[in-house]
Amino acid sequence: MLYHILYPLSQSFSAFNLFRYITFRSVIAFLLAAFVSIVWGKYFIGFMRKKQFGQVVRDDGPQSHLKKAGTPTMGGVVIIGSILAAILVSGNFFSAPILITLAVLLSYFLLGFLDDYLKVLKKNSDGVSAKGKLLWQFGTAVLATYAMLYFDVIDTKIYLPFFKDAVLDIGWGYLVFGPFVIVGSSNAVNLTDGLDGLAIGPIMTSAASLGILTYVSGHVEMANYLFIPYVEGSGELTVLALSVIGAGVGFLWYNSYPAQIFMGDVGSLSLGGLLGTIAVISKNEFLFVLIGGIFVIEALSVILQVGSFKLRGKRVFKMAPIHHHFELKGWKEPKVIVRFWIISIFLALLSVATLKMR
Ligand code: 57M
Repeated sequence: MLYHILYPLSQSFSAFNLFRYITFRSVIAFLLAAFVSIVWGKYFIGFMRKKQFGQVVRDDGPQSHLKKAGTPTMGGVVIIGSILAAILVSGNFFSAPILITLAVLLSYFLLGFLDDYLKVLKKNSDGVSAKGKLLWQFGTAVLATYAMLYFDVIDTKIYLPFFKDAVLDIGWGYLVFGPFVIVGSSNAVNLTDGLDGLAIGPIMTSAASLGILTYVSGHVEMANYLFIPYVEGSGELTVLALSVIGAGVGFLWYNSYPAQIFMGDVGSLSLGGLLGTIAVISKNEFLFVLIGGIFVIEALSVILQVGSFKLRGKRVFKMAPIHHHFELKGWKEPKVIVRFWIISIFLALLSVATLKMR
């Protein structure tokens, strides 16, 4: 908003010319989101404790989790609220990439809020049915992908990382592929959110990596120099990515071990959907497998575990997702979390390094 109000005034106040720069607005978005989430988080935790809106912990999980029962959840309300506050100030609302990504964020926010509301506030442990969730997620993702194609935000080509000439145009098949990336990301982040800070860490490293990738793909000279697709307007997503990091830093202030709050489905589903949408718009669908490698590993561990159990009647891991496997192997929770963070930092750095490997 500020961008639309102050930048035009730069004729008379040259300082406002700064609002033209994505880098400047990204820094503002980061700082604002961090400030809002740290300040608001304190009061939100107090409110949730007073209302006794706490996490119900299943008893079939690691015994160490039972003491977490009652921890306030739905911290995703603060994360997404902080992102929206920052984008309201620094965002460009005439940008189709921004509007489409925010639409997915808000739709998945509503889905997660409803799920958490039913589970936490109504004490109905099932929440929204798995089928209902998938229908809502795919419906949103297909509409968003259609909008990207209709408004010429992206094309239906798929670009493979590492190879500058490996391009495959899948035509309307993209209406299946794109939504698969978005829904897969949302559910993978949701599965990962099972230890204090375990999800928000890789969410921030993924946002940092995507922030760099959207910045360069939104600059025609840089995109051509790096042999990556030029996506007009994707640079605006850099501002959104930095607001995610800022809101994540503020949330981690309280979600770090021992957590005073969990993000809830309202946070994991929406932030996963946001990351997947940014990956699609910036044409980094395959590179996103590397960027969000922790989320991929967590989701694959569940697929392997359930598949093996159904086919062979035997488990592959002591418990899935894989973070529980390490807990049951005797790793203390903070050790699992920080080691997963270290891996996600390496993956983010490697994904950016692939820009030069074409
Ligand atoms: C999302 N939710 C956490 C919290 C968070 C198919 C199967 C793999 C599904 C999976 C599942 O239920 N996933 C749901 C994971 C839950 O966290 C809440 O959910 C929100 C995220 N969606 O924000 O509100 C618990 O995670 C812990 N937690 C923390 N710190 C945090 O910052 O400690 C979360 C955030 C919280 C808290 O204890 O209660 C979760 O784990 O449910 N199921 C599982 O993940 C279960 N695995 C399992 O059943 N494995 C089976 C088969 C099905 C693969 C097997 O291995 O044989 C595990 N989770 C639970 N119990 N709760 C293990 C059993």
